[in-house]
Amino acid sequence: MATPVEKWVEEQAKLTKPDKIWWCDGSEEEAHKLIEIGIKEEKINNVPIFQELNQKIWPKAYYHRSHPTDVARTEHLTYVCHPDLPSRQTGKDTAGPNNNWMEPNEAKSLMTKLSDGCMKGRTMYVLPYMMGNTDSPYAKACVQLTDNSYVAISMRIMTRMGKHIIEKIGNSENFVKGLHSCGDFDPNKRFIMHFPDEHLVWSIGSGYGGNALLGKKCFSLRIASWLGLKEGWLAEHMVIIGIQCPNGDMTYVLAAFPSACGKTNLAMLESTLPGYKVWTVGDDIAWINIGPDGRFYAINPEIGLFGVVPGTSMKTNPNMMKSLKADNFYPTLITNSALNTDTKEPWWEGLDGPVAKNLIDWQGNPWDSSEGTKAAHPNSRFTVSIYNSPTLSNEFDNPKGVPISAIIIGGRRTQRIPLIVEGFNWEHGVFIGTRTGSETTAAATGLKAGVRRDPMAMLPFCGYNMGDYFQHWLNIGRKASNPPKIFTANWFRVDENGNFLWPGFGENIRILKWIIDRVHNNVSAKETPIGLIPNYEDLELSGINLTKEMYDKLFAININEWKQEIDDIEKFLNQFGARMPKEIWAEFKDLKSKLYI
Ligand code: SAT
Ligand code: MN
Repeated sequence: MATPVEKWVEEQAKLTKPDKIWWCDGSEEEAHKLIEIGIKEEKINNVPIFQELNQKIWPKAYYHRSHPTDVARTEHLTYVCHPDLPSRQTGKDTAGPNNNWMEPNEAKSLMTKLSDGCMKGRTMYVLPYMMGNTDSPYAKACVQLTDNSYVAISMRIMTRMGKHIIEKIGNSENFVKGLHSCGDFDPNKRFIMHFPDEHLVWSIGSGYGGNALLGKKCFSLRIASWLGLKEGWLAEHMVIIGIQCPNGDMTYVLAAFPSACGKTNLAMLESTLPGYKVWTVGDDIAWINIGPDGRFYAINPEIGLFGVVPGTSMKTNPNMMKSLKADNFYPTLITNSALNTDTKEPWWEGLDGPVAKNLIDWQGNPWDSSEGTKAAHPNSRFTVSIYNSPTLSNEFDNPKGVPISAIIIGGRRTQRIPLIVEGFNWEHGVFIGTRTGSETTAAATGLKAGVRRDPMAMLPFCGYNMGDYFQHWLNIGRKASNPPKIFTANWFRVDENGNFLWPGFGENIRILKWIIDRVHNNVSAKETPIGLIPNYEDLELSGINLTKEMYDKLFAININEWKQEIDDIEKFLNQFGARMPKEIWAEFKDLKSKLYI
């Protein structure tokens, strides 16, 4: 008798018609074979899927070049297909204004048409994997199908993949399904479709991380956030770090920032304060449950890091540079960087040292720095095992997760928003999260430049109506007897000449220290209309040049600017109509009156 997994695979094979089906066992030997195939057989746009990098300097590292149109997430082609159920009003309302929606049957017939025969001439890789430690009560078993060795290898780096997951699923119907094909990389035939009630993601036309590694944003955020709503937990776009103090105490903190705003750098931060050390639990996704002691506990469902390449250096993230060059987990991937054709080394803007000679750019064309173009794509990425990281927390594999004392919700704002602000209480903290905005980055294609509201950094990832999501946040905090404090951070504020006011990177430990001091009630804070800010004398600033004048600029609240901010927030929150919790509007009104607007 075929198992439910076997039956499902067989059905998908009937539709997609691969030449071969390859059940992956997750072994290193198999990874070697897949890399070989990517070097010798499979191609994208006539470029081999993998090229070996200089193994003396970049051991176990391989270079990948994507299809030129396939370099970032495509939010406009991403749909969350909730059904029209009498109990839930319309599917479109359930998805909310924050998602594209298509009626599930319509979405499936479109995807069936596009997927018919899409794997002809290719191998279908069957990838059994787990999001979360197999021993964790919070972990979920999944199976992804794909027709691309880059995607298969990436999934092996990012998730706990192996044949033992098939054994674990056994005869159960309870596994998350992901059907992925690169199709012909045609952006007009590219869709990332989510069917939350069926635990199904169906994606065609893209090999890019967030579109193709279906355990990542698709399942672990869009679908998992929906499961969290039903089951009483949170799936969030957050870093998880442990911060060790000089006395050895460890405080765990979550931090939500939109893509390409420095989450990975924060997760692997090299402290500039003696005695303080940051330990990495996760750099992108946190699943948060309330523990028996009424605290939040977070696990990272992934085991890999998929971070932005440009700007990564020994100065900005030495621990990432060490992870990338570690001769440890097999393999590491570097996608869409530039390449030194002489030395077979990758190169990117912001890398240490002089600009390399004999570079070809991310599309394979000879590159000359005088042309003013970027050699590496601004959203070029590395895929590397978290076990390569010298900062990996001892608690990384703890099935229960780590207890959380604070949540930071931030964005990239060159103006207006102070360096760090603490919420007055849980409700106010949630409001801070709902009003957070960020300047757009290269991590998603087709977005207008400028600020967009990105509550909890979840706008592209919340798998249901954000009005309901805000209510869920309020409820979860109330259910926990000891919820974390909520802060909002902005490392990116500039002065009138456009220079960053705050040094950022490793110096962010100074702000983390203040957060810990607040959590442990060691310091007081100054009340402002928008929340609590540090007193100048409570910030540890020895060794950096941050004058009182710069501090004043970093924390300035300009009423005229805030009038515009308030208008923009109101417009954004209004979209959610009756689903907007009244507590959030109460906080909004309170803020307005405190600002005399
Ligand atoms: O969505 S990805 O995981 O591919 C990267 C990001 O934008 O956060
Ligand atoms: Mn992300």
